[in-house]
Amino acid sequence: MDAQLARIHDAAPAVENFGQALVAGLGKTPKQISAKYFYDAAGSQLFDQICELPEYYQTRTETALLNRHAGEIAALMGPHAEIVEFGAGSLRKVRILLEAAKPRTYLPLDISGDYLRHVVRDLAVDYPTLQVAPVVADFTLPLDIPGDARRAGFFPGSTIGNFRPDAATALLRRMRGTLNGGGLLVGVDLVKDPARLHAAYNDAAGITARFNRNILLRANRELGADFDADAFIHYAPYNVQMQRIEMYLVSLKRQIVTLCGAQFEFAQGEPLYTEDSHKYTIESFREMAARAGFTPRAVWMDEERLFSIHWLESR
Ligand code: AVJ
Repeated sequence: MDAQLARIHDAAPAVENFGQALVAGLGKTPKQISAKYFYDAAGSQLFDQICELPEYYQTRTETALLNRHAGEIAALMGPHAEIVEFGAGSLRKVRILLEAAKPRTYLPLDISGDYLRHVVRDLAVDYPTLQVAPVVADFTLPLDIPGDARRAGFFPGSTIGNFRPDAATALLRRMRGTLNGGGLLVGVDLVKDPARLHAAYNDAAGITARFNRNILLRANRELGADFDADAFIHYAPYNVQMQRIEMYLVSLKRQIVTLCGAQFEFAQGEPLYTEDSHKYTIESFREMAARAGFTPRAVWMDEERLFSIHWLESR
């Protein structure tokens, strides 16, 4: 075992298994699977491509906001902070905070130990004095990070949008518990023109469709499933009433899928529900944060009001 691997705190018993989750989800009505299973190596690569799409304004808008307000954010986090990132998918954004806030410690939390090993290696080169303490964990499950230092949480990318409001509130409340009195910096996509939202999840190049369908290919690769992935189409409407994008894979034909020794029938036209992406107003998000026990303080957004970043205090 190499030294870097040994340094990763492993909360792996708390990591759910894709096969069990898929078997359980295909047994429900409507058939469903949690969006967290999109992110195998292929899915993470496709998501990186989504972030570069002309229609997908979120990543570039949030990154610009972080750059523009880095000084102010650093002041709120305070000197020698301990930054904990919930779901450390890419180092691009946190590097802005590492430069500006010069924290003592960075705790990236991720379900992928492979990804965390890259994080340790890359950051050691650029920030030789930064203590990197990775934790393999699923932040959607209860978790206990050792240590009682006051922490600054970082939860960018509007990942909070993947959760229904009740679950999002519970998640924020649990995150608050891990901060030991510190604040949380959270990126939240905003309610806007439905046509703009629709375009962001139905890109002309078809990358989001490939990202969505990859979950079936992942099941075929990892679980020996036999989805006819080409017979599923990507369908991602904006539900104006619920203020969320709903993503589905719709089977264009009747098919019986075998996986993990079980069989599941898809009727012609039957959906597999793969993702919710909830949108908030500034006010609706601040109200939810308050229900989770936070005191909403600063909020930043771009001129077009596409995206917001909130600083929430936990005391
Ligand atoms: C990573 C959950 C924020 O909802 O916009 C992008 C995932 N899905 N395109 C989002 C996603 C389809 C993304 N989040």
